[in-house]
Amino acid sequence: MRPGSFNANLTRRGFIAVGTGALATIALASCTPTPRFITPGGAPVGQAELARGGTGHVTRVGLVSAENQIDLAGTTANTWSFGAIPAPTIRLTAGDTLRATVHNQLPDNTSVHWHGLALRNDMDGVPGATQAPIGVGKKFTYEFVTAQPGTYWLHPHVGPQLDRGLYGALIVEDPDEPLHYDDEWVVVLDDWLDGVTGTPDEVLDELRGGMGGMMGSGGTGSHMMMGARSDLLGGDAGDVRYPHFLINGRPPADPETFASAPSKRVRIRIINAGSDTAFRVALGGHRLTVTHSDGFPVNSVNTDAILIGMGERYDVLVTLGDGVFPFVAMAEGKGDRALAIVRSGPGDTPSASVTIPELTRSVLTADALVATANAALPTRSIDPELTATLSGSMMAYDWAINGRQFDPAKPLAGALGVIQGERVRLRIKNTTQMWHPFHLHGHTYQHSEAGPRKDTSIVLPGTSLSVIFDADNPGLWAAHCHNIYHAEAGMMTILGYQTS
Ligand SMILES: [Cu+2]
Repeated sequence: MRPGSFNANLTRRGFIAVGTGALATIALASCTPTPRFITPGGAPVGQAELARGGTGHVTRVGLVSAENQIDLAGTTANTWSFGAIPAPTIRLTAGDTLRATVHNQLPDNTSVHWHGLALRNDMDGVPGATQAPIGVGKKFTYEFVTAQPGTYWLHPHVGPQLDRGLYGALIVEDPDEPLHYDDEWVVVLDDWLDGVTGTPDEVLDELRGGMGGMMGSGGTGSHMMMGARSDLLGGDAGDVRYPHFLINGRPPADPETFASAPSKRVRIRIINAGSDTAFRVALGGHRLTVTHSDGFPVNSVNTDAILIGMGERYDVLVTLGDGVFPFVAMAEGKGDRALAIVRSGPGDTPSASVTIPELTRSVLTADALVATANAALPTRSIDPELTATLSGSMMAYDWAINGRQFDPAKPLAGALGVIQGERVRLRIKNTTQMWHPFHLHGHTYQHSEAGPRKDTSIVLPGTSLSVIFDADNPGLWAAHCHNIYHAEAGMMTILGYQTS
């Protein structure tokens, strides 16, 4: 299906959603005007893509989503994936066009979202907002210019499919890369239960049932995690119990080994592809120099460890010592970990339960970072100030934004509106007793007036985060919690560009 054919329907459905008949629509419109939004197939979307220019070079990729298996240190589990877990890293140079054909061989609808990229709206992969879902047995070709270098990733935007094996890294190289390094490694973190203790759909059902689902005859309560605590996350660290934590698809009993040599300078791109787990990462015997947050450069900061929420990415540089070192990703508040091994010289392989002191020294979060002068948004006055109030509770599982649980049948109800060209301030107000990794599609905002550029941010319980961005990418953009279970329960809304 081509962009446009679905979008006209979406617009009509969006307006029909305010009332069941023409009279009801008119009556409502007279007191609360419904904003008209630029649609994903609208001319401004195509114009924004033309303005990106591009090299004209096309990188072609085929992704087949299908029922597969994962090998967890010798035990296999059934899952859904693109084949390998993670999917083979997609790599191209900024300005190039990605043409990715997705063939859906799953027993369910799917899509692919290109997390963090400011791409053309109709390629963003959000069924109900930017495209029709890719039906069972069907294909869809995503094609867009990748304007901005950085560390990104891909995953479906349908149900809790993200909590299966359907994810991979997307690296957009800088043709004028200013950093110098000898090796580059991609580290994808994940929390895993699919095919082991159940499926993500079963987890969502149990969580939605709340205490009733846990105690009642319908559910065993086996997936719900109580008492995952983290001071760094302001209390409750997560809702879901996972039997495994993975780095690049492998559990600590069968870790990936990165081989290099002493004194080599390595760039590590770290991506949290988890669904309900923040990770605290460190490399034993080393300090990390943080160079990028969510793909965008920051003034370098040295740290021992980093706390990474779901959807966030950090790039770090390390200069390797001589020996064998554990790269540990602690599942924050959950008492378990993922592990990889860095081998630059002779030595014994560390045990799966090795402890490293770096994890409890300085732990960096985004508030320690500032965008580089090149990456920072130029100073200008703010036009509209918008608020996204996060609400809900673990017990009721009624996660919402601005008092509304997202309804895919009425995607534009409660949408936030901006006008193309505006400088927008968005206050993300967390009124809940739990942290949320808030993610805005299609834009890389800046934390307040002098913070890092990011597209996914940890918002602690009872706090507000103020971000600013330029409304320069028209379309309908999902804005949601990147805890996939919170998002599916309703903690999602749409940012739209008003036409008048
Ligand atoms: Cu959340």
